[in-house]
Amino acid sequence: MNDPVTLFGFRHSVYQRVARVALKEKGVLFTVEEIDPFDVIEAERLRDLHPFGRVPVLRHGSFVLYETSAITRYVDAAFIGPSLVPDDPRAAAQMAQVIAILDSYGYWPMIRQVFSRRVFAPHEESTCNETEVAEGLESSLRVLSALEAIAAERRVLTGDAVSLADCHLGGMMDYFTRAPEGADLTQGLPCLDAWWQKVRVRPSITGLDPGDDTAL
Ligand SMILES: N[C@@H](CCC(=O)N[C@@H](CS)C(=O)NCC(=O)O)C(=O)O
Repeated sequence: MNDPVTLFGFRHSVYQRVARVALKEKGVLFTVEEIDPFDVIEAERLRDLHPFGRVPVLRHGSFVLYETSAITRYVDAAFIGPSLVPDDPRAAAQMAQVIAILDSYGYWPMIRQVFSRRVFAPHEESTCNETEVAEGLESSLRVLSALEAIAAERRVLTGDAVSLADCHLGGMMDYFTRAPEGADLTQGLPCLDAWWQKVRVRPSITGLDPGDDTAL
């Protein structure tokens, strides 16, 4: 399947970053088309691709797909490259569990309350809402403690064989640990910290920012 691959995404979007990590780990060549879901005019254009007006959206030839966890599963299944889904049923189930935990309970506190308020808001010259950061850190601790328990079982998030759980958590952790409190919280969780020290230096993560002078 040599059809061109396009990822529609917004440069600040953590979910766009997650999809890019998976595409890079799989070794897929792709282009990025910038679309800002928070801009009224661009959001209108986005609705043609995504009925809920979010990013990212993947286009592979004539096939259009939205929802990051579906995109990364498709990327793994549709292209040649290292498998990003473990063969072992328990490891595969825990991979899906990690992704679901992040989507259901992790994104909002880790990214919207901690990263966006502590790191992004000052960059945009708006004030940081300390109450929200504190609330976000409390909820993030619950999420990351759950992931620490999963990582301690050594089926996924080991930092050795990369799965879609690493792509999802890696993309989010890259933002979360830019907040000093996020970095401190992660360091207090030994399995996750050991995992992050290995994953943060992978080219799929270190290559997320270069060339993007507005990235934080
Ligand atoms: N469930 C979606 C969530 C995607 C999402 O929330 N993307 C954010 C950027 S990180 C967005 O497009 N936000 C626009 C908005 O909230 O209007 C997925 O997994 O792709």
